Amino acid sequence: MRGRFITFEGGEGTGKSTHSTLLADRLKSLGTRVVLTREPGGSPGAEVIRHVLLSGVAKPLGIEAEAVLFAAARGDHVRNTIEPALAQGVWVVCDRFLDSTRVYQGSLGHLDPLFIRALERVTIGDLKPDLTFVLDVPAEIGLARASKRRGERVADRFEAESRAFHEALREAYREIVAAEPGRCIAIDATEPKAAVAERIWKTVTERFDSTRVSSLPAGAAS
Ligand code: T5A
Repeated sequence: MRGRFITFEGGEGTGKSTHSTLLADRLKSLGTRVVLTREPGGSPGAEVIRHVLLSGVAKPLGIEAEAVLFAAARGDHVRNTIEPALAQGVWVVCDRFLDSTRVYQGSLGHLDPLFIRALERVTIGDLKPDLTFVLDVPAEIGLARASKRRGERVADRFEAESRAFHEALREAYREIVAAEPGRCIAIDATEPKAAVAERIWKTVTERFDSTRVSSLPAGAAS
């Protein structure tokens, strides 16, 4: 049986890394085989492109070139990490995926939706997440959390964008949830971490066969 594909989306500092890790750990503790991964990155080739994108050196090339680089990274990630895992029945939990391109390069970067769809066709084909959590917090809370976690390190290419940019991000994610309510679930991530994690877990067990999620032998975990 093919694995399940779950993605986490949202603006900066909304808790995607935290909650993708918590969900993967919880699934593993119940014996489900899981790959925890992220974008941009998640495969050796895509991690190289991640470095280029987040350093900001590609920004002067323009938004289309950045979108092509994100797509190149995604194509490599899908071919080398995501598809092989799903085909072997392994669940994939991914911190950011296609909605990030739709929001950052599409809605915020004003790229033509047809261009974005064309990139999707070549990078992911028919692959779609089974479930996408969109973590929602006001931009000022997300940016404050990201800044606290970053400490002395400089903000990356996207964290350094204006406050208005981050507010618009939040709105664009809300539009995605409204457009695809079957796949996307908005989560109020201003709640304490434990409460957010419980809400996510409840959704996963309701959405998928909860007996399958909880009954695999622990020795089957990867
Ligand atoms: N991008 C990416 C594009 O433009 N297009 C694309 O197609 C793709 C794939 C990636 C950047 O690339 C852009 C978007 C991004 O700007 P990144 O370094 O991967 O950059 O950064 P982000 O994905 O934004 O991730 P962050 O690390 O900034 O934020 P997270 O993962 O959402 O937040 P997390 O889990 O690290 O939490 C931040 C802090 O908040 C605390 C955590 O402990 C942590 O300290 N926290 C909470 N505190 C209180 N209450 C809660 N409920 C909390 N949840 C977490």
